[in-house]
Parts: sequence; C-alpha cells; structure tokens
Amino acid sequence: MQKFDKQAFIAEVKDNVKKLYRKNIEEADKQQIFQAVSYAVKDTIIDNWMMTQKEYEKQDPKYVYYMSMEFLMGRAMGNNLINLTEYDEVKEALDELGFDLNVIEDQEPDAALGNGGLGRLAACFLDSLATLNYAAYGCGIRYRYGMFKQKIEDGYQIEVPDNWLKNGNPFELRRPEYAKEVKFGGYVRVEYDEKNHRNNFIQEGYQSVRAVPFDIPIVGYNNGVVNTLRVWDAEAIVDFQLDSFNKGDYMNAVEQENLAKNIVEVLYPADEHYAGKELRLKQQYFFISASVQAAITKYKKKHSDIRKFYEKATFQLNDTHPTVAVAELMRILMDEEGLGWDEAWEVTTKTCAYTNHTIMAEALEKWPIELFSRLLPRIYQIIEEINRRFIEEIKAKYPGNQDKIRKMAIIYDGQVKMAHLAIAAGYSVNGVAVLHTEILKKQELKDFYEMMPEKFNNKTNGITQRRFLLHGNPLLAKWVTAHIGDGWITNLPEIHKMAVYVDDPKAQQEFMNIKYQNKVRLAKYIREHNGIEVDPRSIFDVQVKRLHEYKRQLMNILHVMYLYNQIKDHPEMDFYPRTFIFGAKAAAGYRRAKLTIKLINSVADVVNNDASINGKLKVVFIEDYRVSNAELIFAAADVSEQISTASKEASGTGNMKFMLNGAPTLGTMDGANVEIVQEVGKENAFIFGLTAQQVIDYENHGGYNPMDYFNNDQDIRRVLMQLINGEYAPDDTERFRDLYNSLLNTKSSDRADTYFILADFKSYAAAQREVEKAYRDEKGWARMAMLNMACSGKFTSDRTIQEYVDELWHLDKVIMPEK
Ligand code: 26Q
Repeated sequence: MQKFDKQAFIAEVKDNVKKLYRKNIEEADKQQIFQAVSYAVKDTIIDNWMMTQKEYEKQDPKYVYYMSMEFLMGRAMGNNLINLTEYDEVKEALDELGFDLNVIEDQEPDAALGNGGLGRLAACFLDSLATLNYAAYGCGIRYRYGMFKQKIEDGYQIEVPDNWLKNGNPFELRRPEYAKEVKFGGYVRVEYDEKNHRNNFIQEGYQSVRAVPFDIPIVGYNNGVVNTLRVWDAEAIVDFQLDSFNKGDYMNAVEQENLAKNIVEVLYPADEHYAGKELRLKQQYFFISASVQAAITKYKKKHSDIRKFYEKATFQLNDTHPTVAVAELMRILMDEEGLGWDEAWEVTTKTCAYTNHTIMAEALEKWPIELFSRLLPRIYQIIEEINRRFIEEIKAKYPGNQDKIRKMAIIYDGQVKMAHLAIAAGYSVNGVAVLHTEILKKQELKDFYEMMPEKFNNKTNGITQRRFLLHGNPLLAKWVTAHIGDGWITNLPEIHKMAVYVDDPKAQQEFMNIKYQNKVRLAKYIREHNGIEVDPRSIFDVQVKRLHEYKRQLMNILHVMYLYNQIKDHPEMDFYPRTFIFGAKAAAGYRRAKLTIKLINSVADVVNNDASINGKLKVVFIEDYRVSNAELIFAAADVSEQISTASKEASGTGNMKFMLNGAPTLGTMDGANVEIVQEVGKENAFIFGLTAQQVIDYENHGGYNPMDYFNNDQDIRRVLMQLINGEYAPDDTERFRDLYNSLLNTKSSDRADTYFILADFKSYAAAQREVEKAYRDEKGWARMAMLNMACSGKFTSDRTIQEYVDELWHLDKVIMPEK
C-alpha cells in the first residue's frame, strides 16, 4: 500500500476546505474540518475500493449478501483511519494544523441505523468480512432518521429525531445508475403462455417506488480491501409532469410520491417487539426486492445459467426481518427468469440462510394475511404455495398429526409466520451462542429441529477488536502491542500472550494505571454531559444496553437502593466507593422501561445529593448511549453487568466488549456469558442466579411465587415498599406503583415477576459483595481483569465470520495484488 504523505494530506485538507466552503483553513470551523478531512480520507479509500471491485470482477468469488434492516455503524472517520493504518499519521498532520483529531472525530454524527445488538453485530461482521478478504455486501435501508437521540428531562426519557444526514455524509456515494423498481399492491393477472406452455403471473394496478442505492465503503484492516454497505433510498418513480386533466393519475402520482417518502423515513426504534405495522412490511420488501434484484443483475453480468446462482451468492438473513427475500428470489427466478417451481426452489433453498436472535415471544413476526396479501399479492401467492408444499412434507413425515401442522405451518390462523418461512426455505438455521442454540433446538424450535436437524447450527457472536480496543482504548491497545506485538489486531487469540504478565507487579501497575486514565476520561465525559462529579478511584460498575425487562436494569437499581439503605443504617460500615453507571434507550412506547429510567434517575438524585454518605455511592445515567460513547465506556469499566434472566439473552455482545477491555463479568449463566466463563474460568467472573433450566422449569411447571421473597426477606420488602412510599417520588407516591406491581401483582400480567428478579436478588447482592471483596485486593483484581482481556480471543467477530464461511457460506478468499 501507498505510504502516507503528511504534507500531501495537509494540502488536500486545505484544498477541500477551500472547495467545499470557500474558506482558508484558519477560517473553518470544526465541522468543516471534519468534512474536509473525511473527503481526504475518502480519496484514499476510493482507490482501494475501485481496485477491490476490479479484483472481484477478475477473480469472480462467491459473495455473501448480509441482509439486515439494521446496521449500527457508529462513526466512520476514525475507524476508517484505523483500518487504513493512518490514524496516528493523520493525528500528527492535524496537530500540525492546530486541530485535535479526537475533537474533530466528535463532529461526526453516529450512523445509528440500528437499535442495539443485532444491528451492531451486522456492523462488526462487515468489518471482519473486509478484514478477512471476503467479498461481501451489506444490504440495508438508508433511513433518513436513525435511532432517536435520547434526552433526559426531569429524569424522563425524551425522544428527539436523529437528523444524521443534515450536514451530508461524506463517505457515501449515490449510485443512481443501479436503481431498481419495487412494486407494491395491485393484483396478479394470470395469463397462459401458449409458447412456453405455462402460466405467466403479471402484477397490475400496482404502485411503485424507485430504489436508489447509496454505497458506503467498508475498509478492511491493512489489506487494501474495501467492501460495500449498500443502503437503499426511495424516490418517486413518476415526475410531477402529468397531464393535469388526468385527475386519477395525478392522485396516483401524489400517492406514489408519498409512498416513496414514507418508506425510508425512519428506523423502527422498538427492538424485540413486533407490532404488525404495514409500513414496516413495506420497508422490508422495499430493500429486499431491490437487493435481490441487484444480486441477480450482478450475477447475470458474468454468468448465463441462473440455476447455479447459489454457487456465487448466499443471502444471510439477519433475523426474520428480511425473510421476504425467500419469496422475492422465487418470484424473480420463476416470473422473470422462467424457471419452474422445483428449479427455483432448489436455487432458493441453496441460497438463503437464517439467523435467529431471540426467543422472546413478543419479537416473533406474524403478519395478518389480509395486510400481507394486499401489499404483496404475488409474494403472498408464492408463500401460499411454499406453505402448501411444506404442509405436504409435514404430513408425509407425521401422518395424521394435525398438531404438527398447527405448530409448524407457515400460514396458520390468519397469519404469515416469518420464522417458519425462513426455516422451511433456508439451508441453515443458526443461534448466536451455544446456550441459545440449545434452547432453540430443545424448546422454541423443537418441532423444526426434529424434522430437519441438519439445518440447525450455532455461531457464537463476536465483536471487532479494531473498533472496541484499537480505536476505543488506544492506551491499552498500545500497551498490549508493546508487550506482544500487533498480531492481535487481526488474530485476537494472540492476546492470550498477555497471560504471562498477569502476576507481574509492574504489568499489573501499568494495566491499572491505564484503566485509571480511561476512568478519568469517562469522568470528564460525565461531568461535561451529565454535570455529575464521579471519582475515578471508585469502582465503575456498568450496565449499558437497551432497556428491557428481561435485561433487568430494575434489579440493578433495586440493589443500589438496598446498598443505600445499608450505608444509611450503618454509616460506620466499611464500604468501597462505587459508581453505578447506566446507559439505555427504551422503546418509545414501552411504558415500564421508561419508568425504569425515571427510577434510576430518581435514585441518582437522592443518592448523589446525600452528603452524609461521603460520596460512597454515585449513580449516573448516561444520556444517549450509542456506539461512539460506548467506546469510551467499555474502556473505563471495572465491572460488566450482564444480569439478564437466564435463557432470555440470546448472546449479548456488550459482555464481550467489556471482557476485551479488561472488565470481569458480573452475570447470570445466560447467552454468551456461559462461554465467557468457560474461557476465563469461573474464578475470574462473578456468577449468580437461577440457571436457564431452572427458569424454563418454573415457566413450564409454575411454582414460582415472588410473594415468598417479599414475605420472608426484610431487605427485599423494604426496597419494594420504597417504590410505593414516596422515598424516591415524594411529589407523587404512586409514580413507581407499576414497577412494584410488575414484581408482586399477578393482575399486572399473568404471572408476577416474570423475570425472576426477586428470586435472583439475594444471590445478586452476594455476588456484588464478592466484587467488592475482590476489588479491595488490588493485585488480585489486576490479575483478574488482565486475565479477562487475555482470554477474550474467542470473541472476535473474525472467528465468527470464519465459522460462517467454513461451515455455511464457503466463500473464496480474495487476494489483493501488491501495490
Ligand atoms: C421486529 C418487528 C418490528 C419492529 C422491530 C422488530 C425488531 C427490531 C430489532 C426486533 C428485534 C430487534 C433486535 C433484536 C436484537 O438486537 N437482538 C439481540 O441480538 C444480539 C446479536 O445477536 C444478541 O447478542 C442479543 O442477545 C439479542 O437480544
């Protein structure tokens, strides 16, 4: 690769400022500098991008199309510099110009085209695919508004629109020459084709939208590869130059204009919750139809036999959200490419694969037939036929067993079940952690597993160490590299070489010192953004993730209330200072989740302002938790809170980011926590609570009564009473009644304390005491924290992607020519 030329870079930045803003560099503001630097970086990227695509053209590798409604990319500029291995050089160049690269990076809005784990996983996968030299496209939607920005007012969450494109996105490229038409509604006319002796299916009376792709470069680490994230924008297909006498068409034109505008307007901010909204289905079909059409067009440029499409392309469906891809591929193969059903089915079932990310029932996508068939009439016909044939298969395998059909049919009870379609039509069904995959096989998808066990497999999630250590924690990254070289950047298991230093007092000192500096950095962020003063010498105990009942932020804050009671009762008690840090967005319509945020902030108000406890306890709610501030938070954490009700968290990926940055896990045996403990040893984690099997047994056979805990445990009773006696809501003692009810009142749901908070509370408190004890032993803690980092090698997304490639996708590695 070309060597970085500092003076040329500086000249280009100056030139960009001039061209873009008609200003000299001294006159430019920070946003303008950000834009100018980004365009200079893009210049380098473009050369590699063109070269990569030329090489793909030449070598004709198989592509993976990672189909996802969400890509939670975060900021691009710093990460691109990291992967171009030009970060330090550009930092120097900007120093020379009198700018701090970190400050310039803060000018970039996060690309928040995702909710949480699932969207961030997609982003990590793109980074790994490019770094490992695999040909890949991310396929998604260019939402005008991404995940809302969170403001906290009077302790409550306020959602503010995320106008992330307002200053333009310097890295994207609009590609109108690759636009595709996507059709909605109308009806299907069947016409007998005399010549070919078959029926033709013609959609008529539809509305259509023009899908225009924007390409975003995905830079591989130090390998010259640049892949593409292709996000689709919607435009009206007709211009407003219609004959004004033709009133019907005029109205139709207005409607098409509106359809286009609405489709890509906003990301649905409710994760793990399905609502059956028509616009959501429009979004799904919109980006899938465009992406599948584009994949077919690309294939046909080089290949003539469409029946071998699967040899050059595979579609990975990120949860059920993109599952219409199955029917859209069938439609194109049959209606446009002329294949018969069986031929088309063979191609489809060798192309599509499905990843499941949740077992939460409320997240399952089931569309009413009426809505589905009205919006996508041809697609619905195809799904009906897939369903008819699938039921025949079920009948053949389980003769006379109506129950199997009821449980497994794709269309049943007036609903189209997307997971069933994905399983029936995919060559693979995978879970995202060992425990999760086992639960799928034994519980949630048991019938499907019994019928087609060969499709089921596990791919434990991973994260990219390039963003979450190299970029997010430069001090630790440099220190690790100084000890063991930089091999870990592309081969994370090498970080295990750090294990030889865990008992070395000097290394322990240095490690703890780096952690301290990162805590100072976060304390500064908290001071500037929350106005709260925190002591970097206190234990930073962190829970950052979407707000969900199953993730049990409520248990965490109840425990804080319990600690506060103890400190107040026993002021003389020796208590190691603790800072409890929360960060979480709640879905806008999720009342109980939003109330939990209010409770956290109310507890914070009381605790942080009680001078009598000498700052032993602090509670901080970090506003607008997102990828960019997550990088600071992981680097500064001492304790990683992973406290979901066992069996509910499919994997978790935040847990891995904490581990990589040397924060031990305080958690349940859930999701990937199980594998983390396996890697680092249970003596280097703080594990508590019911097991997944115990939770599942309670759920299946009853027998759990939270009242037992309320009645028999004074500490628990006291904390719960404080929810309804105005302790944290003197102006409205009823404010937190719903949270109280959720734990004790069977009327508020069919079962009280659905997430077993009271059952786990005391073992959680005990585990927290173990944390404190361990932290007091400075050397022991340094050892444990370093071991966590050293044993995090398994959790790189490079490993996950390699498993997908070896076991499912069978992609070819593309080697770039030396420059
Ligand atoms: C569905 C229908 C309608 C509207 C929205 C949705 C929707 C959107 C997002 C449903 C689910 C999601 C996101 C789910 C998610 O993030 N799951 C997480 O995936 C991670 C990556 O595999 C896991 O680590 C987490 O355990 C899992 O919760």
